[in-house]
Amino acid sequence: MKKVGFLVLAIISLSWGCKPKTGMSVAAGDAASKVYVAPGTYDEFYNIVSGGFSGQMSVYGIPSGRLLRVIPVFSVDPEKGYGYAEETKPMLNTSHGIVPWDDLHHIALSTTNGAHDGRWAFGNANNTPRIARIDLQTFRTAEIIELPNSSGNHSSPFITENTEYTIAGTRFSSPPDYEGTNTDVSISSYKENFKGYLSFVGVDKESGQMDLSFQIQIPPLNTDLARGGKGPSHDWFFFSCYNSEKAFTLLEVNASQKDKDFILAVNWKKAEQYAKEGKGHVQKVKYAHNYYDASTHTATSEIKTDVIVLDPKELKDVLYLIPCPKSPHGCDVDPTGQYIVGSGKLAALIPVFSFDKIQKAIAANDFEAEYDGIPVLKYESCLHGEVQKPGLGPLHTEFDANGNAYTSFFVSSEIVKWNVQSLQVLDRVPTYYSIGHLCVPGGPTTKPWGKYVIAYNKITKDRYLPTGPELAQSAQLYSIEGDKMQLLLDFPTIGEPHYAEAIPANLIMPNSTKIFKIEDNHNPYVAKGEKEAKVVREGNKVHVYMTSIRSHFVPDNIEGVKMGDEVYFHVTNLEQDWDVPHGFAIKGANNAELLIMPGETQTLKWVPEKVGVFPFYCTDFCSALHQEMQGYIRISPAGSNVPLTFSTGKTAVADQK
Ligand code: K7E
Ligand code: CUA
Repeated sequence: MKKVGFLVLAIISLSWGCKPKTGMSVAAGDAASKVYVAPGTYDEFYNIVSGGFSGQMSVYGIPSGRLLRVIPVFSVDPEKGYGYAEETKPMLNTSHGIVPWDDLHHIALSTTNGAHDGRWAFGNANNTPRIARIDLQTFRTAEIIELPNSSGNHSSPFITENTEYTIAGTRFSSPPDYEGTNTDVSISSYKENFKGYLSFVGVDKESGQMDLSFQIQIPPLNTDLARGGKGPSHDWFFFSCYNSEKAFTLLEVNASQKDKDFILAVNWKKAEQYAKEGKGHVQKVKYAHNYYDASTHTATSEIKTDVIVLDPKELKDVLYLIPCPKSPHGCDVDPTGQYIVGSGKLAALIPVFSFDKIQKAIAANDFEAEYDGIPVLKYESCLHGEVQKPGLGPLHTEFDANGNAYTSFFVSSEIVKWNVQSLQVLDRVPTYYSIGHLCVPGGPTTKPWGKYVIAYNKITKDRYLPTGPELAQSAQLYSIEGDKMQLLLDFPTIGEPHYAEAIPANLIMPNSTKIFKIEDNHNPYVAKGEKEAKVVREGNKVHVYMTSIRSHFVPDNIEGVKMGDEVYFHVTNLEQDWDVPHGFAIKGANNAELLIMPGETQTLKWVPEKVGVFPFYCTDFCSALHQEMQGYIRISPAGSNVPLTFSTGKTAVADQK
């Protein structure tokens, strides 16, 4: 058995250097005109792309591949002051304290009736389990919720059809961390002491606010990916699971022993009902819930302590397992909600399961076994059919509106198009190289927009100018309008792209926030006009209520601050015009800049480390007199009697010392 495992590994390892043979190294014919977005015109789609180990999301225009924005989510971003300003620091709080980084793999764009509604994007933190919600009006992180009892938040955050829930499963099982569990256990007691969890995070219909509604404890499988049902399967959720072997060491061999692992089918409607009926157990846990209040422009972090956990051993009709060949990775539901595609990383075929057949098998108690008390349905009873010889190393599948599926193949570096009904392979096209996820606009929804498929590749090797040991991560854009897929464009990406979604520009663009209204700014340290600017001492804390407008700060001269003081620069941008941010930076600050949008207040904390006069300035070129947008703060020795004064435009200084 072990030998087989190593052989598989050898094949996979070799493939890192292998290139598709039918190389199309230069995009053919009319490709350039198909991606050309003339200066002054807009792209057709927003492509919201996970940043992998950058912890962020990035936004590209499609078809041009132009980078429009990087949205800071789980990692600090000194460019925007995210995680550095006092207002945004709480966003990164967790039960482990501030965590300034994470690994973001999956995007889920909110849907109504299964179709994109352009409201929010969700993203997962894989390492310290969290889900973030990004507001697509501001392209900012609005909320982050931590998940207790969880490790390896990978099959996350996938949504139900109406965004009732965003759902997360654990790729790593571990001893749960609720109060009263013994977490100091031997790793070899994996089978007894390690658990997986599925988290159901409710999303408020109006505000989008998230709430950890309940969890389901599951056996120590690795739940890898997931998709919500839609239409007929609306009440269900599907997770791919590997490591049914329950291995805890050398998983590359030990978790590749069995011919089949599982797809876990979850009746979330039933689970929701049981949770509401009080059939769960309330466990004491600790998790952070961080919320950015748009009116105070300030985040708060609350540590929550309760979670409802359902035990499938007590609630028999919530979970069912469907055998699925060889370490499934992607688990994707087609636009009709009728077919579930499992992509076994080591399998030589793609099984497609039928939702109707799954339901019939459940109704008929057509089980072949139990796995830790969970019924295992028969493979054949659930199967719609298998795609034969599709390629090597299938990972993920997206869909178009015409009944076709597009599956990425990591090992054979290609996208394969096949028909969901007939299971016939229709077309294949090489990717450069080793594609992971792929994205058809609207591909995971009931209403695919189609037109393109975008490949997110793991290896680029010879595609870009070399930049030392680390090469650009990359995406490739293909047309899927004709019968044959056509490569149109390569474009580099930020971090390592995993999943991405693309949405028509017209679902987002008309709602995009241009400014924050100054009258609606309820930051406790706002100065709504220059007359409100002031400097206030509270013990050793000095609060500077500062305004910025083209092209000066009020105040721009501050004296009477002493060693031992902590200075808080609360800078309000008084502009009410689109695209006029001001920045703020001060010499020697052990901090980032602030980048303050029109109508917003942001705060930089600065602890002076020596006596002197320190300049500060605006970092964003805001007007012809941007270079004049500067000021000074004087720091005197501790115990000095220089009075606290502040001013702007006061040139007679004879009365000051
Ligand atoms: Cu396939 Cu983390 Cu979704 Cu990447 S995962 S490829
Ligand atoms: Cu304000 Cu430059």
